[in-house]
Amino acid sequence: MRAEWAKRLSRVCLLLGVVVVLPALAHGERNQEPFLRMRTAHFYDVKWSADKIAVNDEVVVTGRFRLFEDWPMNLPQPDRVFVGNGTPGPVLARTESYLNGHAAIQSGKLVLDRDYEFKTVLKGRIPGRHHVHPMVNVEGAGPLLGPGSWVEISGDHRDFKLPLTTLDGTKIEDLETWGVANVVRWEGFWLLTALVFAGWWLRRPLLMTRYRALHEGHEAALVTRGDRLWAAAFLTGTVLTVFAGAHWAENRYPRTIPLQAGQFRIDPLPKDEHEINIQVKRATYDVPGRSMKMTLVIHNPLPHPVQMGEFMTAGLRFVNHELPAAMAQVDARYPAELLPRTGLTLHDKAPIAPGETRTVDIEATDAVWETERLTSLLTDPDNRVGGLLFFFDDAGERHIANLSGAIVPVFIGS
Ligand SMILES: [Cu+2]
Repeated sequence: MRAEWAKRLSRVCLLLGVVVVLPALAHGERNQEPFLRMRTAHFYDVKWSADKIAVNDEVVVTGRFRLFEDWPMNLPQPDRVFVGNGTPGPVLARTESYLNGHAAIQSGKLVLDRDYEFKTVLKGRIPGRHHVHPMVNVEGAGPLLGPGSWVEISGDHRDFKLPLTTLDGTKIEDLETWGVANVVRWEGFWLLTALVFAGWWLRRPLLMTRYRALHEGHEAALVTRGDRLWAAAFLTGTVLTVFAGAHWAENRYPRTIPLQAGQFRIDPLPKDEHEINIQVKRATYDVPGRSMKMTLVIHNPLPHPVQMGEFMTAGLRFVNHELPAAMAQVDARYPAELLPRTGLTLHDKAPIAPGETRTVDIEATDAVWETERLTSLLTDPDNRVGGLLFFFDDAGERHIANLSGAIVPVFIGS
């Protein structure tokens, strides 16, 4: 509806010779290569504490991510990772970040095939309707986004305040403007100084005259005694100002700490003793049917029978609707466009017994493969699908398994 309206409006405006720029509905996460979304950081249990806040209010984004074991070989390893958030510009200010309960202000090394719990606290800054994602930045690999949800911020940007009390007890009323006047004053002073110094030389005949003087051997006449005195005065003045400035800053802010360049060391969450093993025997993507079909060999090493409850990849959740334990994991605020209505289709619904190895066919069918532009993985030189499978035992406990394998497109419907 909105797209139709937008199309009509832009047509009318084009007729009138006016170029309109319509606001983007999201911010390009669908343009990320599918291997970046399906085989790197798998975000799950993601929750947003609110979907409507006022300027200065907070929204807390929590959840977990697993760094996939089948990490693409063309990407650098997660040796330096930063926990952030993905929003269209600085519309929210991140005031706190945690990884496994520890402050994650710095970057650090994380381990593949392990899980981490994150929490970020974001404060409403610029009013509007914004798409908010959890995100980790991996050095060399770029930003890896989790699922995005819309958060509406109401109010006025001018009311935004970011107060802070420093370690020495200084109360900063608003971090956004703190110290800016000082920076402007000093930058202005140096700019003016540079202009005055350059002006001294520029006021005299320039290029051609000086070139001729140089060519005819009169270079001594180009720099007078007055010039030398002027330059010496400037040099002395500059050095003295730098010293005086440093002295002033030292007195004004006696306790300063440099920006911390160290790395955090945070252990991953404990790993399950027994992990369900999945071998992808065959995986196809039926292009006309928009359906991912997989034949999996599943081994259950657990002492309980398990049932498959969900296939999750790139934030898309194909949930087995017939399993109440799996449905209970779906938060009411989880973005509806990432929850395909048909869910996960299982051809063999019986629980997998302890120690059993079984071959199971599953299907994940929805137009979302196209709308999320994940089908472009079929044109990759490395056609691999990756994701997590959530199993539930008879006590309702969840067990997470990795799924990865080669995938083949099927272009002709059967
Ligand atoms: Cu987004």
